[in-house]
Amino acid sequence: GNAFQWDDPLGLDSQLADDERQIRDAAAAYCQDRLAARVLQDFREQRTEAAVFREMGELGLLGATVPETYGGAGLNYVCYGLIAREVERVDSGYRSMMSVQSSLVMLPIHVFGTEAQRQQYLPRLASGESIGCFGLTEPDHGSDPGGMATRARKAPGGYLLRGNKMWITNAPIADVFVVWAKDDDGAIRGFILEKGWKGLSAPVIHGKVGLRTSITGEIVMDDVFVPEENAFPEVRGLKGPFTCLNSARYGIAWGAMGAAEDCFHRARQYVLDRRQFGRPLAANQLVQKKLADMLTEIALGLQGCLRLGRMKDDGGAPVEATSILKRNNCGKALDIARVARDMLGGNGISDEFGIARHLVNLEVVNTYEGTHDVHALILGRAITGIAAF
Ligand code: TGC
Ligand code: FAD
Repeated sequence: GNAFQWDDPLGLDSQLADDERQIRDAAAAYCQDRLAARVLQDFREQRTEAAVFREMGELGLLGATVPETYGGAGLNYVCYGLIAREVERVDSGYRSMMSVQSSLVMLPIHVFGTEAQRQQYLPRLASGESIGCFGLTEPDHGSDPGGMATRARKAPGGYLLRGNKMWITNAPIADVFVVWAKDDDGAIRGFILEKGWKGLSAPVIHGKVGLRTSITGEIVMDDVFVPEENAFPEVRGLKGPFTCLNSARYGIAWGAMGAAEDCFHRARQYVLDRRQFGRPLAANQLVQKKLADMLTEIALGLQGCLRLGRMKDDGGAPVEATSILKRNNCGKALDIARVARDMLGGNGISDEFGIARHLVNLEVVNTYEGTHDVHALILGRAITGIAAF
């Protein structure tokens, strides 16, 4: 119909197929029933429960795009994005747990792994019985991962891995570690490590002010022996880790809009209910302009995500398209969270109203998977042909 809907102004819903809507609704029901009920305590206490992975696994939310032969859900990229949006509508930390498992651990094992690696690792990752992490960033190499210092030296029957990874989602509770290291020829290669192997540890990073529902750690490798059959056989160079990032960044672009929508919806209800100077806050022009800006950025951001998802499902999208949406949607979601926080006045500072939590989470989301400015530089290089980094 032609009626305007403030919560779906460009008719995103009508552009989805029936099965896509069903997946979204199932994800939304789980997130609102189970995740929303625990988020406040998890955030306050910095608690990450293994049960969340198993619940998501049961619903098919882990490795959504991985084929069913390996325990995945065999869904398209639009469905993966819709799931990320629903999870992050509750909290970016839960979405982080899900996207690392799906895009950064299951995807490389599926795309770059041997048949034996797929069969050994994917089904348990899909069910959430195993938890995975992805180690690219190092203490001295974040935006420039090509400078990594972690080494994989050839040894009889495999490799000895030595080095440190920093800021690694899920690491302290991970069973499976996908780690990137330079071999004796200086080529970047990927390896699958398991918890408990000699020389491997993953201490927790304490004191995060954002993303507190998602545990973060280091990965310390002190000559960890990795057998040949746990190396990805073919892939060399940054193409390996960046292929995983293309998928994760796409999910984050959707997810950030979910967090922004939650801020927008909460702020809208608050200004309708709250009265000052004898009338609802919503009756003020300054307040209505803020709501109009939020609605506009969310509607455009979601349309962009759907377009990118359709491109991926139709056989591929240039990596720069992902940079446009990761950058824009994280930056816009952060702006929206800040304005929404302001609109709640003093209550906006309380974690019980949800928005301050989204705000500190989105500070992280704007930084990881390529910072806002690094994605500008990726686009700048594509526009001018000149690399500015
Ligand atoms: P550059 O010269 O651009 O490329 C080197 C090689 O990689 C290939 N490549 C890609 N392949 C596939 N997809 C992409 N997006 C690719 N981008 C580049 C490229 O074709 C080339 O291949 P070859 O065969 O010629 O060697 O490399 P550079 O070193 O100049 O890169 C610079 C830059 C800025 C683009 C890059 O380093 C970058 O993106 N930095 C940001 C680092 C980052 O995103 N780290 C993320 C860590 S993981 C994480 O944050 C997880 S948080 C998850 C959560 O909790 O939800
Ligand atoms: P730096 O690269 O030191 O950047 C600092 C600042 O300098 C930024 O503002 C950046 O935009 C700017 N900058 C850098 N280079 C340039 C340039 N050439 N020109 C202009 N400005 C520049 N990594 C993983 O591998 N796996 C994970 O699971 C993971 N999870 C994370 C979870 C959390 C909670 C956090 C906070 C981070 C996580 N990361 C993970 C790491 C994340 O990807 C990095 O923090 C990010 O890539 C930025 O790197 P950096 O922190 O070293 O910052």
